[in-house]
Amino acid sequence: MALERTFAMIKPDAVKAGNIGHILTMIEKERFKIIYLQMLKLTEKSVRLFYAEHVEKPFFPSLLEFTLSGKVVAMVLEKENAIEDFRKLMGATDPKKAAKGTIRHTYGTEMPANAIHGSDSRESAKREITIFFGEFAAIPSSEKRNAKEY
Ligand code: RTP
Ligand code: MG
Repeated sequence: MALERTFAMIKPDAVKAGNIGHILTMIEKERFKIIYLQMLKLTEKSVRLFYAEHVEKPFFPSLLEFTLSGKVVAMVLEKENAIEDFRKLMGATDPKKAAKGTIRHTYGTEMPANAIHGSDSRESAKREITIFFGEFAAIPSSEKRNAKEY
């Protein structure tokens, strides 16, 4: 199977709790390669763009407040089947329903504070990677002649 890239983001709850290192360890143990990584504070405009599909939902105001409540760690991850495998590693959206051993079960607390984001499809991965790291970053190493990013 070909290499695939996904977008992941450690959310402000996990950053504040000092769990960046623990979460990166879980990610690397599952053989995801960290291609790009940046710690930053989002703006309201960028949250509205990133979570465009949720802007009209009733939970959006609390999601917006939470996402702006501190720094996040944005990443591009690469692996075979990265998108689906990362959703499995994250666990269910609600940490209380997430399976044992998943990132959300281990480091999430209460909605919307679920520690981590991961793209839910190829289309989302491309869109989200492009927002944070530009279009070039969305192309997997296996499709690049001169793969010097990693
Ligand atoms: P994410 O996009 O952050 O990876 O999470 P997801 O795909 O598992 O869930 P999604 O439906 O896309 O929701 C985005 C984030 O909004 C918050 N949320 N709160 N009913 C609620 O109170 C509610 N539903 C969603 C969560 O932080 C969720 O991760
Ligand atoms: Mg989502």
